[in-house]
Amino acid sequence: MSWTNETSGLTRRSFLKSTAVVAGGVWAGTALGCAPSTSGSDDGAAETQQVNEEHFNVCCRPNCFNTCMMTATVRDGKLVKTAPADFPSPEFNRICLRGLVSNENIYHPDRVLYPMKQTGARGSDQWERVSWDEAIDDIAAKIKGYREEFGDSSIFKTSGSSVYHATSGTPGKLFGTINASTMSGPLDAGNMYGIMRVFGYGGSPWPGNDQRDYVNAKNLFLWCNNLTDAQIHDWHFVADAIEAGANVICIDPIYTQMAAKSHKWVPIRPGADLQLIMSMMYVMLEEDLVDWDFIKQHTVAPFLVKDADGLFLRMSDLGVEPTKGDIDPTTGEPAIIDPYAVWDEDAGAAAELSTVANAAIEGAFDVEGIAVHTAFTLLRAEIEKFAPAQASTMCDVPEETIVELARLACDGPVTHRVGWGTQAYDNGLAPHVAGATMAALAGQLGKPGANYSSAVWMSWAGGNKAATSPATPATSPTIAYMNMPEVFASGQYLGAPITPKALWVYSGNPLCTWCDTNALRDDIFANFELVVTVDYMMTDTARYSDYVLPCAHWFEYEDAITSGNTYHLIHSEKAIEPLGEALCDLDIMRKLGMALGLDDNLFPDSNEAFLREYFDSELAAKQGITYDALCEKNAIHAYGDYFMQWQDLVFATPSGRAEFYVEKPTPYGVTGKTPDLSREHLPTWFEPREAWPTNPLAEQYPFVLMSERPRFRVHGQWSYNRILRELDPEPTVKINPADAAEAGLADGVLVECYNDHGHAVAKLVYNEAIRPGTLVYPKSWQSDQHVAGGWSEPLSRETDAVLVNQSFMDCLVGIRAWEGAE
Ligand SMILES: Nc1nc2c(c(=O)[nH]1)N[C@H]1C(S)=C(S)[C@@H](COP(=O)(O)OP(=O)(O)OC[C@H]3O[C@@H](n4cnc5c(=O)[nH]c(N)nc54)[C@H](O)[C@@H]3O)O[C@H]1N2
Ligand SMILES: Nc1nc2c(c(=O)[nH]1)N[C@H]1C(S)=C(S)[C@@H](COP(=O)(O)OP(=O)(O)OC[C@H]3O[C@@H](n4cnc5c(=O)[nH]c(N)nc54)[C@H](O)[C@@H]3O)O[C@H]1N2
Ligand SMILES: [Mo]
Repeated sequence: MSWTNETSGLTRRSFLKSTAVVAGGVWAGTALGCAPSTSGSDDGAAETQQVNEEHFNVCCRPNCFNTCMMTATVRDGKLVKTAPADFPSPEFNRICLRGLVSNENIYHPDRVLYPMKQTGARGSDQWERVSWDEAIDDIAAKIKGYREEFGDSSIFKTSGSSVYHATSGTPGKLFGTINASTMSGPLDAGNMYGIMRVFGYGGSPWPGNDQRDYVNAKNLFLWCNNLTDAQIHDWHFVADAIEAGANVICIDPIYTQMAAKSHKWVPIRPGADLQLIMSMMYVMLEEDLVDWDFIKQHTVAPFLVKDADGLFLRMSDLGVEPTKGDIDPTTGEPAIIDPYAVWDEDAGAAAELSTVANAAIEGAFDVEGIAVHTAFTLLRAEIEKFAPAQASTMCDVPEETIVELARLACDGPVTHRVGWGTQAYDNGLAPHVAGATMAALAGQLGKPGANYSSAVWMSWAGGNKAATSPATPATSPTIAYMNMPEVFASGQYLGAPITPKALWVYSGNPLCTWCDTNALRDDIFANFELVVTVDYMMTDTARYSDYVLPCAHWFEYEDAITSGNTYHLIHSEKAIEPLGEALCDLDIMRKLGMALGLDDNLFPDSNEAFLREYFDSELAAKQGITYDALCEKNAIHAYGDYFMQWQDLVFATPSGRAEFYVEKPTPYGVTGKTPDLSREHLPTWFEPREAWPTNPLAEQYPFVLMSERPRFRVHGQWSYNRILRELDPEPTVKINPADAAEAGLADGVLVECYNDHGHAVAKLVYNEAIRPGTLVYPKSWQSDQHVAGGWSEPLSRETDAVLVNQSFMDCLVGIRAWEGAE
């Protein structure tokens, strides 16, 4: 498929233009408060003024996945306007209301412009301005002291999600060099892990077809994905599909704008998608809708699973010596070749997979004394637990709808686009294992209009030579933050002594965005002796730090950005000088490295040199990416022009097939709890930890608390933007009017949503779109914007021992009128 490859000349390279303008008149209203001065005269005369206007290619890059390439207009050194820039394919040209008001963030009166030291207790918000030297010298002295006294592992770094730029790797490199520990905040990985379980890694963590392929779908399922707000720039791909005749089905507990745009809305019970998907597969089996040929050729359906240990039967089990293959580049050792064995229907015996024309898909066999079942037989047994009559009561979707959805999911081409809603519950891994399995059973993979993915490409196209340099040997641990209170209490992690002392926070705002704020602040942050946050606004986390170091805004330095949903790598030029004394992370790391006495050459001495080194890699060369090419083109597609996943139907799994039966399930992090891996071979039901009607806690806290991604913010970013605050002035919580009437709460009153962990106070908004029994809040206001509390307070930091992900919506609360002060 070919697409136009034209790039408009405007944004190719910054150019300098001298413009004569009439002072006072022309700019008003366009420059968002940044009109050039009228140089003295205020008599309104038509005085002309020379204005230097320049245009730069920049990239907006919060973690909304949309990473808009934009043209920044700079007049007399001031950024006055942002507009969409031209991608090689115009379908990707984009900007949103946040991108349009970027300069309000840059010139915000409360922006942190200088290194600040907290003079009162942490959180007291008493600050003094200090010089970079003073701040860095003090921080470095403390880090050195802690390392000497308590070891390398006493130093911690942690980051949030604003990390899709090349230089964001520099703190990782510096802290890796000193063998520091990492406090991780696993946020949104459940859907990715679930899909990867079945399809493998594929060099791209979130495999997905080019969104331009949606027009080829006959049925387009949107699972837990609110594109119209959370991937606002991608919604037009769905609109194109609708115009092309696709039938769009939205599965969401809430009647979102995306649901309103869809042909069918399926209001599912929160946390119950696995029930629906398994039951759809039940119908597929019952109505013989399965693509038998596909699953025989391209999935592990015919593989034989040994009853004794759950592993696949291999030829070595039948006495055939494994052979050695090519050197495996990851291990440096020859690969061991031990072919899979399947049951040959014609011969009535097990034999090597590649030699068998007619492998059994179903059955239990005795292979030379070894009891086995086919993987498909085991899957069928699991699916049979989900008859629609029973699943319907669990997921609250009518039986006839389950049947209808199963038929639609087999009426190809079928694309499933998966969002992040379901992975916000403790049971959030299995739905996507089941979903990927369902797409395989229906044979809806590897052809135009067919896929199961979240349509986001996030891996780096370039190398990361410049950004990584882990200590050798790296001995300090990565600890999921939920385990940190126990680490502080015991002075141990997994049996090894550890004394956390210093924490460096960058590109994230944990005290606003991670669960259980009160515990995070009092049992984790408070226990560090030194907390440093690098940000450009006084966020919740910045306010609870000893030092806040001012990072430069994205448009104030040169970088390269992975553009999630467009599959491009983008060049972001330096459009303006950093305000105040702000510095980018690379410059800050260079300063800290020097103060710590690390190698002078740890970081190249300019952003350009950094990027040249960054793209000096084999992978980048393969993708045609060099620094010079990036500067010339501004945006380079990572896969030529168009990406289709699994076209050759060779999956990135050990067998090369879609592995709905997982041979060796592993947890995705360490919790200290013993994970129950027996439930992980196949998609299996277990209830959400908290948000489930049979949970006794529901008597006390009857509402499931769900969050929504507001179009006015990306997490906490833009939350102080004064233009967007006019549109969205205060924290709100939406309730179904019937629930509100029962609770005796009037529209517009201040309410408190609360449980044992904490509370948040917000304005109540009646909304028929909200599922009864749930409350929905637009997320990530900073705590000083709430009347009291904050939305992350009531969320539990408990996590599933296999998924090890935060469960943002697996939460029950009560609601009552706010009695406190406004
Ligand atoms: N404007 C804006 N855009 C953003 C962000 C932002 O903060 N603001 N954040 C970005 C980030 S980091 C992420 S991870 C993405 C997330 O992008 P999305 O996944 O699209 O967003 P969510 O709001 O997490 O969830 C999507 C939908 O899942 C529904 N849902 C909740 N529970 C369930 C359930 O059990 N089953 C089903 N089927 N649906 C359920 C919710 O009602 C919601 O409408 O958005 C990104 N985009
Ligand atoms: N209730 C609830 N909470 C959630 C979720 C939910 O669904 N519900 N979703 C979760 C998800 S999926 C995610 S991804 C997280 C996101 O959580 P975070 O990543 O913590 O959220 P942000 O507010 O985007 O924080 C990024 C911060 O980095 C700063 N920053 C931006 N660029 C740079 C840079 O180049 N250098 C430095 N040093 N700083 C920079 C920004 O100003 C901002 O303050 O939120 C999670 N929290
Ligand atoms: Mo996320």
